[in-house]
Amino acid sequence: MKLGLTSIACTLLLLTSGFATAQTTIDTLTFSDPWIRASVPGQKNGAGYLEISNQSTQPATLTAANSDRADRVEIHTIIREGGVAKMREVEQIEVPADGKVTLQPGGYHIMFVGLKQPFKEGETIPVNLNFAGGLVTTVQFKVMAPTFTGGGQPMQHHMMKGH
Ligand SMILES: [Cu+2]
Repeated sequence: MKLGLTSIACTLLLLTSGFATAQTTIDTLTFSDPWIRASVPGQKNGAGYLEISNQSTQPATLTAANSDRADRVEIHTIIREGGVAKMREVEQIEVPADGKVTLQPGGYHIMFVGLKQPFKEGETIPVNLNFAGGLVTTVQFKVMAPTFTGGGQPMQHHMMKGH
């Protein structure tokens, strides 16, 4: 009897995870306020930010980004070592099931390394975002003034010269 109940419970669990909104698709992901800070003269790299919401019951994993405006695009975070903020490339960013992740100044960001031309305020930059499971989408990033901080977050990232 006990065994039987366990097996029914397992079957229900399998059914639940195999149907309905369980699967992460591009439609279960929402991309809010994508923006890139305009380049200042001589700037070789740039950073993009956005909020990614995940409406599915499975986590979603951002694994890569790309754009034809830069030699390469990386996913970065900022860590603090001995009071100094440093950027680090990360393999991926996980967006929790039924949750969200915000890429913002001082934290996670999309790093455009080796700009082919400066980002100009008012431009719209298409960026391809790749998620685990072969999901790909193109998000239009708006280029904002160099002074924009995207909601009052501190600007640690951009106080670091040479990057
Ligand atoms: Cu960076």
